[in-house]
Amino acid sequence: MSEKDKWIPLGINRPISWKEGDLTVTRSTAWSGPGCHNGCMVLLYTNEEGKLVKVEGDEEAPYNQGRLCSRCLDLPEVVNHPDRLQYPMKRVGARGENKWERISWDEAYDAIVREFTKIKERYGAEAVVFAEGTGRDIVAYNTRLAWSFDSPNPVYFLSGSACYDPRITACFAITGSFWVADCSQNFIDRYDNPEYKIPEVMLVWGNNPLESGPDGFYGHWVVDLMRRGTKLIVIDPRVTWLASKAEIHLQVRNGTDAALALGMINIIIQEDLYDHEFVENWCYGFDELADRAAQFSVERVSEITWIPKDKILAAARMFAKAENGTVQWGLAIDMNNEEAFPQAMAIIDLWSITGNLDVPGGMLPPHQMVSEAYGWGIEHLSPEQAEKRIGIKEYPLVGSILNLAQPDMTVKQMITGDPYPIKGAWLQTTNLLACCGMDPAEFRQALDNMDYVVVVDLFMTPTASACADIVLPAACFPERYGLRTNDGPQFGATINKCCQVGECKSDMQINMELGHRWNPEAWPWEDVRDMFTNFVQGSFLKGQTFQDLQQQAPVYKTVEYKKYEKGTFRTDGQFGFPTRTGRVELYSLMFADFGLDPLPYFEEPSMSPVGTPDLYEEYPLILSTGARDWMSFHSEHRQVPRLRALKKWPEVQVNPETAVRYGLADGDWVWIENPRGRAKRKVKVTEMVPEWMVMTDHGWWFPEQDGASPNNFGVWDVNINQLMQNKCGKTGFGTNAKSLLCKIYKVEEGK
Ligand SMILES: Nc1nc2c(c(=O)[nH]1)N[C@H]1C(S)=C(S)[C@@H](COP(=O)(O)OP(=O)(O)OC[C@H]3O[C@@H](n4cnc5c(=O)[nH]c(N)nc54)[C@H](O)[C@@H]3O)O[C@H]1N2
Ligand SMILES: Nc1nc2c(c(=O)[nH]1)N[C@H]1C(S)=C(S)[C@@H](COP(=O)(O)OP(=O)(O)OC[C@H]3O[C@@H](n4cnc5c(=O)[nH]c(N)nc54)[C@H](O)[C@@H]3O)O[C@H]1N2
Ligand code: SF4
Ligand SMILES: [Mo]
Repeated sequence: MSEKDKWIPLGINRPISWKEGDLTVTRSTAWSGPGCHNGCMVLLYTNEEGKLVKVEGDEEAPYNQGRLCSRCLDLPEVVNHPDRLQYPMKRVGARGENKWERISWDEAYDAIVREFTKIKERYGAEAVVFAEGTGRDIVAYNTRLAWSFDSPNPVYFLSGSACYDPRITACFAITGSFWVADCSQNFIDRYDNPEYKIPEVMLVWGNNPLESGPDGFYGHWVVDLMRRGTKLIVIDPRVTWLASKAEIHLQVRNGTDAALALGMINIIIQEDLYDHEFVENWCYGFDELADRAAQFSVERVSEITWIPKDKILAAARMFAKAENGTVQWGLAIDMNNEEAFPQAMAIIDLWSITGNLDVPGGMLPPHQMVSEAYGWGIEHLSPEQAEKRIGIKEYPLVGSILNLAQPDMTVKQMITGDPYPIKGAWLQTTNLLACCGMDPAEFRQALDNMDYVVVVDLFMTPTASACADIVLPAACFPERYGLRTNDGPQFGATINKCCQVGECKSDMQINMELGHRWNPEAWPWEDVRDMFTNFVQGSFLKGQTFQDLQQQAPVYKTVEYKKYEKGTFRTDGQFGFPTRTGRVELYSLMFADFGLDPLPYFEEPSMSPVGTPDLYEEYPLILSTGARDWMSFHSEHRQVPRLRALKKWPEVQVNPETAVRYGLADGDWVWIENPRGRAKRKVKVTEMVPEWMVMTDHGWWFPEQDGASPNNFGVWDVNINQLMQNKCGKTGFGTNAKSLLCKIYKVEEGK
């Protein structure tokens, strides 16, 4: 079969836009901004003035099958919001005064080129960092911008790159590929496809997919599966909606998931419930894993995790005995413990020894697209400069897996200038002081230390008001062209422009136009659509133009299960997995090469009742942060009336017993405090959380308040990340934002 035969154009014969009465309908793919990086297919309705007035889900899209969440439905309120940045502005007065003057795009580009070139001449190109936030489709254009400036330091400023990267890297280390739960998403006819089998059991592990719809996974697929018979085991300290419907709910103590997974592996091995055929033929290092897991008796695991013994036994047996089982995991695995890696490894081992790899309704390797185009433009970074990337010597694993600077080291280097000065920052799609930055005061200090700071955003944010010298207005996705570039089943899905707001430009347009000025060879396109065409040439969509994809995409690849048995999984045509041994390396040779423990292990998180008992006396509650909700995406949407009406204030979920213990009632304002700092919340009394823990949301600020320093839209009152630090695990990956200690007490006047 040629490459071309392996994919099916879905969008063919469907126009990109058509008329419905007075309205024009444009087919598109939902992507940031505003927030979400899931990529559901949408229909955008514009009126005769070209204004976005309504959004519907595209019923012909197999991905979301016409369904949308509140944030997409409320898109017109975001796009047409009066507070949108609409033209470039430069700072007048001191930094942080939040006083701005409108300038033209040419003046803005001239100023940025002038200031960054000054820094480059004095300190070298490495002295400018190019930061981006979570996986929006800007990533490849941000790295290209950095490299075309000859800076080796594009960076994603989340401590320990603790969003998906730890899980993805652990998958690659063990199996040579990444894996996602098979919910039939790769079939156009979905659950009806005869090759597909409903998973008998699904583990939902540290993930709340209905509200988060994370990374190419539409959360309602889980409900679709439940309706067709899949049984759930939910591993979450909270009683989420899915947990309340689960067959078994394991209310794990935060940050102890590695011990739980190792305990389950031990039960499965002891009771001889593992898949002998798969383990013997396709796994490497089973005996070593068995020895390690043997340290995790069910009694010990119950003691560590606070889960009753019989529930752990029941869950292990149910998962292992199922004909096919799958795992939908989430962010808790990356950020409930600095040692995030070993818990991801243990979960991968669990689904591997039970033979659930590459089988219908098991775990599937997602077809890669980003990865194939990854490193797009890196040839413009000179080899001498590449050597200077922050963190590659200290964290060689990060250096070998990511093309980015290590975040925890970068923020510190911006303050210390050691081993070399950092003097300029380009911040595109990231709100460091309100959300992405653990320890926002450290980020504030780092940015104050810069000679020049550029922010590209949709709105004036706390980060921009406090630290920027110039702000550029970015377009939301209905105002621009683009490509869905995340891994997922719908390849090459296009984002199609249907409206224009002020002088806003897409991030891609901005980066291309800036690139024209400092390195035209690296940006040989005049029209972003030609640039997108170039982008896909590094992928299996080679030969397609953006315009072709507008007509034909999303494109679906044909599905082939058990590729390892057919010699179609490895690029060299050999049988097996794309690892050195061709097997699933339960004992990871790649980790051994890096001098890391090749097997999963458990360590207590940096703050915990067991690891830091003295601290626990003074801070007697476990604090977890950032559980997603429908009405916001990180620090976004706080200024959007209908979404804000659903949740007006930052909240902390408190168990009724805990509320009684501390004399708190629903609606009280409290401080959440630990030795690092404190933040305000309103109490929400709920049985969703156990007595020993509180959960609070992240990314809060008040767009309605004064943006000038020191207030910065109230961010210093409510940013929960003030209780955290930029501290990663031994590998350079992983952080702790979901398993801390705290106390809570009522806010009193003036205190
Ligand atoms: N305590 C705690 N903190 C956390 C987390 C947690 O669970 N707990 N989660 C962490 C995780 S997983 C992540 S990924 C990070 C996310 O961190 P960030 O990605 O930095 O998220 P935001 O704070 O929403 O910042 C995004 C900014 O980009 C703007 N924006 C949105 N879309 C676009 C666009 O298309 N173009 C441009 N130019 N701007 C755009 C928004 O207006 C917003 O100001 O936060 C992390 N922070
Ligand atoms: N609406 C909305 N959607 C989003 C985002 C958003 O901000 N808003 N952000 C996007 C991004 S960048 C990301 S990374 C994803 C993340 O999305 P998810 O992976 O769903 O992550 P969370 O909602 O942070 O946490 C999921 C669950 O983990 C549980 N949990 C907390 N601590 C632990 C623990 O120690 N162990 C276990 N087993 N569970 C624990 C929480 O109670 C919560 O129910 O969502 C994406 N989608
Ligand atoms: S998951 Fe929800 S917010 Fe995200 S793209 Fe899909 S419908 Fe929109
Ligand atoms: Mo994330």
